[in-house]
Amino acid sequence: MRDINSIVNLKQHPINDRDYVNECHLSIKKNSLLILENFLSKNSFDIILTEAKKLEKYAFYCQQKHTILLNKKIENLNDKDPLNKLMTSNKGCVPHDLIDKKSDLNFLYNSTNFKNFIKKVLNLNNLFPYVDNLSSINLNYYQKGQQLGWHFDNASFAITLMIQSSEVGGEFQYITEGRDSNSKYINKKIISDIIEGNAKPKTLDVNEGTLVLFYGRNYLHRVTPVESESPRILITLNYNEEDNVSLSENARITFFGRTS
Ligand SMILES: O=C(O)CCC(=O)C(=O)O
Ligand SMILES: [Fe+2]
Repeated sequence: MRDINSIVNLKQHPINDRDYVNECHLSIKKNSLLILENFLSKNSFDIILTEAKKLEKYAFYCQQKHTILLNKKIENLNDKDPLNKLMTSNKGCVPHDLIDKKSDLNFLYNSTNFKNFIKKVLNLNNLFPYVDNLSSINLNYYQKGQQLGWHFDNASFAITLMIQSSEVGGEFQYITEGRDSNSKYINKKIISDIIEGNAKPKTLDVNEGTLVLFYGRNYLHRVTPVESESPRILITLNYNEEDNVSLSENARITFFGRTS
């Protein structure tokens, strides 16, 4: 029987410890991002990597053109408007229903300890899984040449686990200015400078086994094209602040190739 002790590297990340949780909370407030290296135990990391490699052949690959707000191009809006510029994203995805019910990933995702940690760090009242059977945990595969174009997420926060980083390319780049979706603030100049390559974004070098938390709805971010032969494998742990939420059927068709 697995338990949180065997999955999370509790020595380095005592997620049940009040002081540690507070430290993480202050850290994300200060740096806008929380990076927890070696989050998984060595044993659990190895098991999840093996599982991810085994599932790779079931990945559904999609190619999309989208704006930075993940919309389609608006025909009567100026082409030069940064909100109307098309980005390319292509990657493979294994949805939740293909992940073994007894896997460490499901254990971690459903664990009260882990959810309480996330809630306290991000100051959230509740965390719920998606009610559809595909969207809660996703294994993402970026093969050579594949990338995620500049975008803001629809979800307010993102939780990612790096399982296999790419040696060349496949870098996570971001800025923390440019948008505050709560106050409907958007700074087109800052955004335009980044997507046109006239300003330099921050780059995060994410090692394998690292858990990253960030506010993807307000941070413009992308994954640069992977240049190495082996894929970049990244797991997203997707929660909602409200109960009974499904990912839209359109989005499920796009990312998973099916709705259930
Ligand atoms: O692959 C990553 O590091 C980020 C993934 C991401 O931005 C997304 O899935 O929306
Ligand atoms: Fe994103």
